[in-house]
Amino acid sequence: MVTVAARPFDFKLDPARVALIVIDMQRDFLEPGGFGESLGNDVARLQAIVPGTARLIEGFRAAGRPVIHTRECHRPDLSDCPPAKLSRGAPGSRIGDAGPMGRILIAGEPGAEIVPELFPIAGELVIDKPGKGAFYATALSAHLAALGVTQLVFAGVTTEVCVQTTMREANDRGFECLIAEDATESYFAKFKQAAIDMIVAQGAIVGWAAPVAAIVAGLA
Ligand code: TIU
Repeated sequence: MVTVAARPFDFKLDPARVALIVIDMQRDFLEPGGFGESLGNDVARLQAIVPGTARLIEGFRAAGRPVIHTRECHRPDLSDCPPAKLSRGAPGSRIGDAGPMGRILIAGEPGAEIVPELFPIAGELVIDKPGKGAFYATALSAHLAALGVTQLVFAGVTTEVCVQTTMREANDRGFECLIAEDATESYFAKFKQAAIDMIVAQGAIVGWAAPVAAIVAGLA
């Protein structure tokens, strides 16, 4: 076990049983013209965490530990998108509508791809998910069991939506969860702050938070 300085107290990292989950670092959320912007958000804030996320991914690759990427996207026929989700956003720029990067949030379209700087390498798992959480309607749980993973480090966007939803469920499923606070971002600064504060409150009720540098140092 390696000690990583974290909030609300040290995280005991097990370098043999940890995996990284990089949530939804897709063009649709980070670039103009995608789903994130169609919901009324300024996407510029999310670009800022790309270098830190790249350092974190590199640290896991160098340590030979699993890097799992997720993508929020839907089938071209939208059969996996509930009407309640489909109706969000401005008419004409909803899920499945044509945008500058192809159909918004649809699997196989350029906008649904992971940004080039963080692109998965051969052998890394990429989980397509129709919900905000990465366990719902995916094989993530089975993959993690097969890998023998008991600890998860979280990065990606957005902190209070897909990252937090996934981290909360991972915590319920028995994983020790650590969020990389400079490799996650929200369209709203106060939501990121509040989400991380909620995670670490009450003695790490959902999990721990630490900077990328501390996590990478622990893996080395
Ligand atoms: N809108 C928003 O903050 N997030 C999402 O819709 N998806 C993810 O967080 N990936």
